[in-house]
Amino acid sequence: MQMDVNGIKQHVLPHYLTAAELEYANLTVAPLGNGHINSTWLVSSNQRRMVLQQLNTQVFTSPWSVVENAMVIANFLQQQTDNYALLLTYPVLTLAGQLAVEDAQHGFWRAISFVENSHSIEKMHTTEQAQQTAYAFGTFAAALGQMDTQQLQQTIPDFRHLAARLQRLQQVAQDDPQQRRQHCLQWLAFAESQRALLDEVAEMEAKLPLRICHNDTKINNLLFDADNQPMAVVDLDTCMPGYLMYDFGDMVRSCCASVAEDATQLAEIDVLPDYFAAISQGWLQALAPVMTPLERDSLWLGVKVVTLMLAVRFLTDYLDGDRYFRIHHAEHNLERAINQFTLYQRFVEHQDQLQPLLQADPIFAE
Ligand code: GN1
Ligand code: MG
Repeated sequence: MQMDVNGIKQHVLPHYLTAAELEYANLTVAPLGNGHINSTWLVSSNQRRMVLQQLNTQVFTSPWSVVENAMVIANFLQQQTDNYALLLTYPVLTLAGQLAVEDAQHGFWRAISFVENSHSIEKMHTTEQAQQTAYAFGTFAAALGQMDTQQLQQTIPDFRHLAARLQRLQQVAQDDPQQRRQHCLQWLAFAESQRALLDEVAEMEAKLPLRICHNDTKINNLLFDADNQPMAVVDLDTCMPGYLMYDFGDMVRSCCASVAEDATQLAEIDVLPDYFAAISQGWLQALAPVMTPLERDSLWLGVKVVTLMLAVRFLTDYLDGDRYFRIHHAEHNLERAINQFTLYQRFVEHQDQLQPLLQADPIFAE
């Protein structure tokens, strides 16, 4: 159930704030961010600010795994002071000491500490920022890459499983619950035509080390300070065991496209090679000592797979009646899917230019 500000003040905040804070005249609750899944709010009282989130339990069907993972990650990173210099976010407990509030009528709510004086961005402004972004996500991956993968629960099963994603697309297209299949025959055929990638993925994954990955390394999951320097990696909901190539791929997907993820002018969708070079450098600077040679070789595959996979996920959701990703207008998911299929095609076309940049040695500042 979607709740408004009054509902939040009445049903959720009493679990977090004392009566005195609740009565504070300037208590505000305002929407925050542009996530496609959860609903996020900034709560400000006279004593503190915190991020309040209603988890989408259609997507996160085991929401306690999400909040328990967040606690494990915060505790782990807190001890990595030598390896990890970014700020951390922490679960904010309820007055009763719980990681979240759950009830059948009002949904599943949790709170996270707010990083003061931070902002998020949807698009990079300079290649220097791209490099710093990749370095930041890279240090996060390097720090978490040391963690025992048994320590985290799977919050979404088969999250980065291309074969399962294609299978699901095929199933939904066959059932066609919204009778939308006719609108997307071209893209369904295109997705099928890329099945050859599955063997390559299976062969690579079988040889790669499993590590804890962020799994949503898009630009708006990094907070920046007033000087546009990275401050904190956020949105840890999909942190779970996986392969580094996908974190690299998702970062490239979201940072190296010339237009937004849902832009509809296909002719304008292109890859920005300077940004790709900067992202690769930042990632290698942070991770070259940690990655195995094969992990480094796998990075380009990660770019292709993550982009194709997101296109498949958007198309699946369109056919399924927009039940997963929040949409802002009809056909939004179809537009996103076509955008990502097109971006995937651009990456493939630019392979000879881009892939060799991943073999360049990282350049370290004096
Ligand atoms: C979703 O909600 P948000 O924007 O943080 C999605 C990611 C996609 C992303 C595409 C749990 O993330 O996997 O890459 O949209 N999160 C989940 O913008 O599915
Ligand atoms: Mg997010």
